[in-house]
Amino acid sequence: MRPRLAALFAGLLFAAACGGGSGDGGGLTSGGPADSNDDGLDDVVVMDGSEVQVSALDNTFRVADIQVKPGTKVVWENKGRNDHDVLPVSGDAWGVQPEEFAPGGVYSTTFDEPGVYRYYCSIHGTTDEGMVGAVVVSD
Ligand SMILES: [Cu+2]
Repeated sequence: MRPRLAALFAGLLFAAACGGGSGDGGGLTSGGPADSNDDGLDDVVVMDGSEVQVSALDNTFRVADIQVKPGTKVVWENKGRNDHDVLPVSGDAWGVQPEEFAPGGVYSTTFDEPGVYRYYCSIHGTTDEGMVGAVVVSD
């Protein structure tokens, strides 16, 4: 009994820590400990070049989580058969509405400032699950 309770308690602590970590959504890099994944992102793919591509499929972004250098132009192309959109989780400084992002549609924006830019498709996801992605801008 005792070991099970201890494990349960540890699990609760872990869950609480995770929930707190993903809640800030502030965009810019937080000053937290330098653990590589304190932003909660998995499988971030480093992409080289001044212009990189992300595909909007039905119903995922591929590659969902990317890392680029400041000044990189990110180009989203709707390669699915449905309308999608690209909406930032924080603010509205960039993004595209479904009317301009039907199948075959292309949207691009350039990220100059380092930070973590989370986004989602409001048709097939919410701000933190479903059709979501992130652009990590880092030197
Ligand atoms: Cu979508």
